[in-house]
Amino acid sequence: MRLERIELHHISQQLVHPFRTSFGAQLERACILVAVYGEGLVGWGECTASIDPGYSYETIETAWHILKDFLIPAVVGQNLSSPQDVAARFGWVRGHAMAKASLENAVWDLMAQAQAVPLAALLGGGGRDRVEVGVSIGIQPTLAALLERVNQFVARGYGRIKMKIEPGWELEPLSAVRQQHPTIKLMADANSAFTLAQAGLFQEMDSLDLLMIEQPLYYDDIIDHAKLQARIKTPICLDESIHSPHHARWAIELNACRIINMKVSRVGGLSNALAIHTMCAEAGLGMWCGGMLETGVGRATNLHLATLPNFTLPGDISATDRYYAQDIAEPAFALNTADSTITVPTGPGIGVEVMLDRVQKVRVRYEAFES
Ligand code: OSB
Ligand code: MG
Repeated sequence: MRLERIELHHISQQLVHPFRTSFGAQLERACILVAVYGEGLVGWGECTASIDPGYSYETIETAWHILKDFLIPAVVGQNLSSPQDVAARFGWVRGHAMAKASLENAVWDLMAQAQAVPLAALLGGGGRDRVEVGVSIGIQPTLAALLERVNQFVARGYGRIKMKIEPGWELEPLSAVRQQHPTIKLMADANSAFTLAQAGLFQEMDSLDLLMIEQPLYYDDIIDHAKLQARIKTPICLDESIHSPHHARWAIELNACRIINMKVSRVGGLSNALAIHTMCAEAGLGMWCGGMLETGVGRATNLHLATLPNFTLPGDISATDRYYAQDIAEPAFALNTADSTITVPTGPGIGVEVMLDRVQKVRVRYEAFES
């Protein structure tokens, strides 16, 4: 298929609630939406880089630059045989996983639409029509505020709670939530805020029956995570440390984690996500689909991916109203409260419609490319 036109839409939407992690607070969520045109269809992908380099080195600016100057020129006007063909053309570019993923994932959507199948089918998934999900709760100003927030989400039907932690906000808030909800699926995400010298804290967490502890140590580290995993019973889940199938292999070989948080954007696109999915299945690692406060575009991509069989744990894919009052895609995603799941769209491609009038209202920058 010939890629006739590519558009970049940098948008910024207000979050319904501020989201604070160990690396900073967000009130607004920006992203780049990538639209690819071919055979009279439009495919969409989302670049989840943030305004600042707090989660990863990529930012909206670096992604725009890499997309405009290197990735788009490699595919616009070209005849592409498959989405993997896109990944191959990006292979020489070092890093910049989120920039690559946005364009590759848009082509996956386009090609699934061209075959009139849901994205899940093109990925080799589709084994489930709904995906088990949870909610990720930011660091709160007080314990009382935290408990209220957790209770709100439990009342709304979320069956798995992830709490952000940082030094000084760990054992006490985790124990308080565990006390109030003795059997709920509970986990912690440190976003790299601790060091191996604090291993004792994580040993104490072993008594809290946590599903896992996500990325406790340095963002680019695998070695110290292996040392920590050897000292604690609770499974370690790696997020920030896994940028490609290479990192996944190293983590598996070193026993640095028992679970991987799969963010398709962090690993450079759906082709790499599929490769890591196979590696985890073969090595017996658990997996789940992470989130980056996506719009409906990225959330739809995530839902299709999470239908693959080795997504064994609930994902960070919450209902639209947990993030945005009105999102740019329709229909909004709702939680199935009976089983804490979200239903996977059934239409062709990612199966959501991007509302261009809404995109224009929240758009900061726009550029179109043709050859
Ligand atoms: O570490 O998983 C993370 C959001 C932004 C950056 C990093 C993370 C997160 C989340 C939110 O935890 C997950 C979601 O989209 O609901
Ligand atoms: Mg995380």
